[in-house]
Amino acid sequence: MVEEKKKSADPGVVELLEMKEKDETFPTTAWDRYDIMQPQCRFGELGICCTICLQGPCRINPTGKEPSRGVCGATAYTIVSRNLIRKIAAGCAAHSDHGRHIAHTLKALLEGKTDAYSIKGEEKVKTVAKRIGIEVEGKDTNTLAKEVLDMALEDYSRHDEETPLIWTKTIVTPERFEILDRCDVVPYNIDATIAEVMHRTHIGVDADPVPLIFNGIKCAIADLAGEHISTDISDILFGVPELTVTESNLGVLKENSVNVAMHGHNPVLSEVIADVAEELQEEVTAAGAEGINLVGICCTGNELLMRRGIPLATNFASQELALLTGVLDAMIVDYQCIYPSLGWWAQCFHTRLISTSNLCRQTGDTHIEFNPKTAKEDAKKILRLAIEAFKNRGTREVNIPDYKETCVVGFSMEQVEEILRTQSDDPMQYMVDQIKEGKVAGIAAIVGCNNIKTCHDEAHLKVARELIRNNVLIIATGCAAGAYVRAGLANSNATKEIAGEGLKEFLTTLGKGMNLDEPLPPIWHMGSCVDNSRIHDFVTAIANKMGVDIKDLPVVASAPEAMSEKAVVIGTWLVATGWPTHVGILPFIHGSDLVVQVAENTARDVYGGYFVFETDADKAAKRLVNIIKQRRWKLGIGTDEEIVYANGQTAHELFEETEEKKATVANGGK
Ligand code: NFS
Repeated sequence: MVEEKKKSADPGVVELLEMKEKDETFPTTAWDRYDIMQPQCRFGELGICCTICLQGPCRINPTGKEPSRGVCGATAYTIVSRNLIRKIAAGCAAHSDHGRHIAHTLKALLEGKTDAYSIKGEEKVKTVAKRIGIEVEGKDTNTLAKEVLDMALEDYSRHDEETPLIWTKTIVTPERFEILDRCDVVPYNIDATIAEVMHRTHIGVDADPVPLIFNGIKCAIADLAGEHISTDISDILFGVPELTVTESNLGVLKENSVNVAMHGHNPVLSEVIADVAEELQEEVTAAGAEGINLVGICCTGNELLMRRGIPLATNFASQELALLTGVLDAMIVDYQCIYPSLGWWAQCFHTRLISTSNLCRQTGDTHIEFNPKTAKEDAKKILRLAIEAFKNRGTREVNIPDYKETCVVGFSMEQVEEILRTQSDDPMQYMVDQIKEGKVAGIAAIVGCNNIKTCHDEAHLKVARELIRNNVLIIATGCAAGAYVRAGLANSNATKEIAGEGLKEFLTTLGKGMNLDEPLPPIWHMGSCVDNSRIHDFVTAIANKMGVDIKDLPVVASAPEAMSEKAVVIGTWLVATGWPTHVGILPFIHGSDLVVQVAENTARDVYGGYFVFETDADKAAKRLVNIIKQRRWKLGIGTDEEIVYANGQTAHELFEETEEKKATVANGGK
């Protein structure tokens, strides 16, 4: 018997799920399929099932009894490490291939092969060029953009193993580069690093968990570079996000409009769709609709939300439910995080599922291969299918949940600097001062997905609320950010209602600085998951201003509902760049004590960052608050009174204990 548990913290999602329960003709949702799947494979959960060679599947007995080795002789730590770093490589491949596709779009533009794009971020071209060491004086935008592009593409193709990735060397603190270099985890070529992981984990190559994990970390650093390239070139092509007020949640769908959801990750198509939608107004009117209503889902949605204020309809876990409203006329998908069930769902409704990348075909789709060279025509073709579908809606019941929330988004690094500049000519020094004074106790990056194993969005909300109450500023991306904009946490009311006094004052002052009547929200939406690069840049700028490294700052990261391999790789580079990183879903590593130890403890000694695995969101939030307090104290900006822990320990005592523990480790456990 499967225990009935709360499925979502989003009332609109709950409403649709209840409606679905009453009609057996509807297809199953991810929640149903998860229940049907129970119990899930324990060996898989622990990461001790190996299918790397065809002599398997081999599974190790976690109790220590036989079988303790696979057919080839691999033990639990080898199997767990290999499985883990293959996930890291897959995450890196997804992000960095996305970056490459954006780069190829810029290349097509610079070579005059497309008229669908222009360089909207002229300033960004200069900023990136300067950062990576290109001389900017006397060069026009296109020349500079070409030089930036060539250097980005070189990070995917360099043969000189001695030269580090430019998008590593130029984006981390000097101290961090030194740490990464010392550990031999600085990549020279993004693609080669992914290949190295796949080679190393082949049957009969590396069996030692330590170099295996270090290779995973190197791949995670390559991932950070790939993400950063994606953000940089997206900003160059589509403009740097600025503060925008809009709405989000399923209530943004409109009964009398042609509703088009854009779902996936890469903005190259969705930007053009947004550009051309108005040109089809006559056809839309002729079809009897009021207009085309564009909405977003997942990270394509986050990109559109940040740059254009296009509302985010929903996030990962609830993507199928957008069809259940009965008014979604087209779901356009590019790639990543697309449920394979969508094709089947689309067949049960009038909705056209339109796939646009040959990387990501769906059964039951209509495929229109998107090409930057024919972007405008492709975009119109796709929208015309949506208009046709609108005409075929028939008499199906309309169920648009009446929920939507105002959100303030667009917190790019550039926008954040501009906001802070309203208070001081030295914006990052102002930020540092606010942290030192304790108005902002610290910063928490809350990132990542939804995971059907836990109540949809609930952990995101619990962790954020507790941190905000404790004066921690939240910077968010991905489906975490998607949860906040839909739940009304990314607006000024959230600041007024739940922010601690110091944080409220900080956000109110900044709101006034921007000539707003209201405070800024306590959660700064920084974009899609590749835009974790913005999170990295913001905190790196604070570290550089203070002359320290991220490992010394009162910052924490959290992926309360981590799901994808991309989340695994992001968590890994966060740890490797010095962030204490909470993960609310147990990754498949607990079949090896050694690997868990490395993730939770050894990483702290080597990188200063470490994983905190905690499935209880309330406990996790408290722990994150305590970590921030402890780091403040270590940095010399906290007070002993401020830092009394739930167990009555002061930070001082805790720190002493940690030092003691370190000494014990140094003495070989004696
Ligand atoms: Ni990130 Fe964005 Fe969401 Fe998770 Fe998927 S959409 S790239 S992987 S599920 S946050």
